[in-house]
Amino acid sequence: MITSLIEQLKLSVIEGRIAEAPKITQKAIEAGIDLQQIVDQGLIVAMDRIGERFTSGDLFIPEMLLSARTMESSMNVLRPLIVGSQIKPKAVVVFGTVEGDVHDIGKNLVIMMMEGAGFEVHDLGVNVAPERFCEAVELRKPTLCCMSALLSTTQDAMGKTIDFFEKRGIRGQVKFMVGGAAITESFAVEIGAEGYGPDAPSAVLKAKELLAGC
Ligand code: B1M
Repeated sequence: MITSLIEQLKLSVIEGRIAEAPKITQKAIEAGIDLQQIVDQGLIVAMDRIGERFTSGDLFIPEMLLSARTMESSMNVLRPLIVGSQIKPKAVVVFGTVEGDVHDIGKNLVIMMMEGAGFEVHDLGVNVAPERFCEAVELRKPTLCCMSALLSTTQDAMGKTIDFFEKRGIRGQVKFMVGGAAITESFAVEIGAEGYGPDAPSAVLKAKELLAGC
């Protein structure tokens, strides 16, 4: 029974059956399956599988988005129970699209994958000024501060944000990870970010790697 429901949930996320996933999640909860098991063996395994398929070129962004949204629909059922339970998030993350930039599809996708991997992510939205990143870091005390930029004209806002942290004397409190269509690994190194991800699955892997060193 437990294996079957977890297996059904995993398949529904992999296949992007968005209306079905919350119903299976509800059944799993009613069957008394541990929340951590639903997340770890159902959702996270499914999103890991999606990430592998994306990396190997077996599926593309639309399918990955659909799976991420399906996972989100299941998380919406689980979230209130998880918040009130003993499950500890793997790490706290703040995430925003930088100042001047309103693209958020990629950011939202990375956030969903990170949530699927067990991170507590505070989404600051788009057009986030350095001051707002700072305030969020001071308030949430995250391990990782993530920035997304899609425009060549806004990528410099990432370096400016890191400089702003330096000036405030809080640079050492958090690791930075950057990504988005405009960003390259060498740019990330140039501005002093600790991490870079070319896509959502690699962003999750990189985040796990950075957190392992904490
Ligand atoms: Co805009 N836009 N856009 N746009 N837009 C691009 C980015 C562009 C490449 C189109 C083009 O000209 N070919 C171009 C940028 C050129 C450049 O600077 N190099 C461009 C432009 C010029 C503009 C405007 C200036 C157009 C105008 O008004 N003249 C304007 C700017 C507005 C602004 O931000 N101030 C603009 C506006 C818009 C819309 C509002 C219409 C819309 C955004 C809607 C939204 O996001 N809610 C839009 C869209 C949709 C696009 C394209 C078509 C698609 C972007 C997208 O969502 N991709 C885009 C062209 C393209 O990419 N084909 C384009 C899918 C998404 C899943 O990918 O965001 O790259 P992406 O995220 C990936 C990775 O990058 C990575 O993981 C994600 C998943 O794999 N990733 C991270 C992202 N963040 C990460 C963070 C990480 C790690 C990985 O760690 C923290």
